Amino acid sequence: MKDWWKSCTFYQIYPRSFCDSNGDGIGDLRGIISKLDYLSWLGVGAVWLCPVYKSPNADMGYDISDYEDIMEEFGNMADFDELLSEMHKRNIKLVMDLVVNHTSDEHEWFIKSKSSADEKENPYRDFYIWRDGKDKSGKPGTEPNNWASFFTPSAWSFDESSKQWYLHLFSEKQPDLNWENETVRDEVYSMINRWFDKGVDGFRMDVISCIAKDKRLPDGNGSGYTFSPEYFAFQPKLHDYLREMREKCFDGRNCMCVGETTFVNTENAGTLVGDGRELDLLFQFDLMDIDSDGPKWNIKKFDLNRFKEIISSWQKAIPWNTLFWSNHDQPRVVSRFGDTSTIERRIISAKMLAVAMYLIKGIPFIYQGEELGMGNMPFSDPSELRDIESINFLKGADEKGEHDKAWQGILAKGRDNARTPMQWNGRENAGFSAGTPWIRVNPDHKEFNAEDEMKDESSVLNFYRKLIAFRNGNDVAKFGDFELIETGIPEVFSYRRALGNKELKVFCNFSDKTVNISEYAKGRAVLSSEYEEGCLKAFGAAVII
Ligand code: TEU
Ligand code: CA
Repeated sequence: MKDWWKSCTFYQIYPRSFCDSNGDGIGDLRGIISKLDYLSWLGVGAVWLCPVYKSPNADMGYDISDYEDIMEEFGNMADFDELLSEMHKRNIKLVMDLVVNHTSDEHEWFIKSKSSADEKENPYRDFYIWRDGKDKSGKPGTEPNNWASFFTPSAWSFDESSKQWYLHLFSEKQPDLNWENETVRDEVYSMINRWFDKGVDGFRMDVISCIAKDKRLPDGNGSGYTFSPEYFAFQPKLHDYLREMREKCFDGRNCMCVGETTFVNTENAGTLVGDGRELDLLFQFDLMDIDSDGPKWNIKKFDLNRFKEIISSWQKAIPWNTLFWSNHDQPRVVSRFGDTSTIERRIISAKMLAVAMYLIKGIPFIYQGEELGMGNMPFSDPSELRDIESINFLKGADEKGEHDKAWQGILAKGRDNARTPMQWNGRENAGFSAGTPWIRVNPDHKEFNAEDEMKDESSVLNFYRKLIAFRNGNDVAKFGDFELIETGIPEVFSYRRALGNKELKVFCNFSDKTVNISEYAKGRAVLSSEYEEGCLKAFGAAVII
């Protein structure tokens, strides 16, 4: 079916933490195969699978050393072929993660690129972004420019043999590809096409908004290492590359792509998804920044008015939004925006958040474990961290004597919160693995796990399943227009969806107070939680038709 992606619910799998089939403590492809019936039961129509390609795992698979082979820990290509076929048997589409802003430094391209600085002799030198420093010393401060990276103080690392620096917007083990180089682009496009020829249904494109850089590589505005996305995000050539990729890979196929468009805003989003020549969908991060006071580690309180503004502005900005509360880079939504003061509050606020988000006009992307009400991990010690972003952040904070503040930021917003093992049951290791998991299992698996929740009609899981089923079966929910409803009750987020002469209204109480919405909620509640006689109790939600 054309544009199948417009009407299905996506489920994001972080394979390392989803299900371990061979007891080595690491999730794998056969583990995912064993859980496909669960995904069918949940009502999922497509899976975004985080990277499964060969990788040294400096950034948990977002540092790829071979785009066309499977990471040993996850299995082999035969396992992948079986996963794809078993998903398609269940009418579940498979969207792979495409990480082509950078490779691993262990990719053969980079090994060859680094082997010789002689561009005439070495065609791979120009696959990456190599530059002379201010001198040949390689000392900090002599980098080609002052850019900071997402994960390291400087975005440059020095190569002793050639006395040149290479650019990496992320870690030093993730050198940026040089998209100016047509051979690089052609290599990427032919790789994409080989995956399409295997039958995959699309790609989520990692930091795709950053693949074009200002070729002058000018200094950022600031002293010391300065984060400078104005010179590496949304550069003019980005659109040329995306249109070229569309023509050479996507046109003529019944497939889709969703861009992780870091630094996108409501002004520039239309240039990417406006006319079908570049991306089909994009992820925007205004919501993910709603509780950040500058750096993400500085936390500020969730502001429901700001939430309403963001939702409204994005509904106006582009025709098809992605709808998500979290992913593998974000903390668990119920801990972040819900109320986890008691188990009961956690359950009802998880349900309310789901209703708030997944009946807006757009395509839902549910992150593994969110449907169980999984929460942030009570890490007890930095040695339990696995994520390079948090580990490097803490190291930098320690050097500045700011350990405690940084540790609190990591507990609240660290990416490992979303990467603890999927909780299949309340028994040892939450049924994720027969071995010792690569990262500690959240102790709350005793209360929040798939096995127990499947048997409990009032569980978060069964509520998600009902919500997905409602959405899957309701054209107003899938295709209707969106309009915010101003009830004048500050704690309530509500909106109307309309398609032809049909409509539905959604009311969500983001507070612990009971609110009366009877003046607005005229009609039958087809899905609700904590809703009685026109009143939403604490964290109540109601879908009225
Ligand atoms: O994330 C890109 C990105 O912008 C991240 O820096 C993210 O915003 C940040 O981690 C939030 O705290 C993508 C992948 O989703 C991420 O897992 C990778 O680490 C990163 O690219 C590099 O590939
Ligand atoms: Ca395993």
